[in-house]
Amino acid sequence: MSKINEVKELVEAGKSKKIGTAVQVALDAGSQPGDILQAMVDSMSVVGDKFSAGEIFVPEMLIAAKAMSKGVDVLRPLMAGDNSSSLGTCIIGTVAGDLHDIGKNLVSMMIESAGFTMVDLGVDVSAEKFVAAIKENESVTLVACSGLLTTTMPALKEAVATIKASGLTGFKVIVGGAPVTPEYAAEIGADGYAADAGSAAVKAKELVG
Ligand code: B12
Repeated sequence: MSKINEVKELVEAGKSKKIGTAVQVALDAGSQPGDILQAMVDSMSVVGDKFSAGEIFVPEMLIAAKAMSKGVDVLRPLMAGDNSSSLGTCIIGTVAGDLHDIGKNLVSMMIESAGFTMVDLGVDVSAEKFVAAIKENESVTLVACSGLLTTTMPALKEAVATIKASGLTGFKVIVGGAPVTPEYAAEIGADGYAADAGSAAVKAKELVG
C-alpha cells in the first residue's frame, strides 16, 4: 500500500496515535503536503458517506475527525506561509449550533498563510460573539464564517446580517462550508464565498487586497 493510502486508511479508521508517524513517513517518501491533505479530506468524505448509509455513527465520525486533526498538525508547519501579516486580522469561527471545525481550521491555516493574522473563535459562535471580536481586535479586514449543517445555514445568515447591521466597517465577510453555495452566500449578503481552503485564501486576498 502506498504511504499516502496508509494515511487515508488510518484517518478512516480513526487511528489518532498512528497518524502522525504515517504522515511523516509519507512526507519522507516524497509525497507533497497538499496531496496528503487531500487524501485526508477524501477520507472524511468516505466517513460521511458511511454515516449517511448508517454503517457508522457519531462516535466513529468523531474519532476519524480527531485522527485527521492530528495528521493536519504534522502538515501545518509545511503549509504555513511567510506570516508577514500585512493583510490585517481575520476573525474566523463556525456558526452557532455547529460543532464542525476541521474545514474551518484548514481555511484558517490557508488564510493565515496568505498573510493574515488569525483570531479563531472556535465552534458554536453566536452572531454577537463575531461582532464583539471585530470590536475587540485591531485592523480587522476579514471575517470568515463556516457552517457545515443545513440546519445551521440560518445561523450563517444571522451571523452575516448581525455583522452587517453592527455599523462596523473596514472588513469583508466571507462564508463557506459544504452546504453553502455561491448563490446562498450572495443571498445572505456575504461579500465572498469559496468552496475550499485553497480558494478561500485566494478569495481572501482578492477581497482585502
Ligand atoms: C467529522 C464530522 C463530524 C464530527 C465533527 C468533528 C469536528 N471536530 O469537526 C462530529 C462527530 C462532531 C459531527 C457531528 C455531527 N454531524 Co457531522 N460530519 C463530519 C464529516 C464526516 C466530516 C466533516 C469534515 O471535517 N470534512 C472535511 C473538511 C475538510 O471539509 P469541510 O468541513 O466541508 O470544509 C471544507 C469546505 O466546506 C470549505 N469551508 C468550510 N468552512 C469554510 C468557511 C469559509 C469562510 C470558507 C470560505 C470555506 C469553508 O473549506 C473546507 C476545507 O477545504 C461530515 C461528512 C462530510 N462529507 O463532510 C459529516 C456531516 C457534515 N455531519 C453531519 C451530521 C448530520 C452531523 C450531526 C447532526 C450528527 C448527529 N446525528 O448528531 C452532528 C451535528 C453536531 C453539531 N451540532 O455540529 C452531516 C450533515 C448533513 C447536512 N447536510 O446537514 C454530514 C454531511 C454527514 C452526512 N453525510 O450525513 N460530525
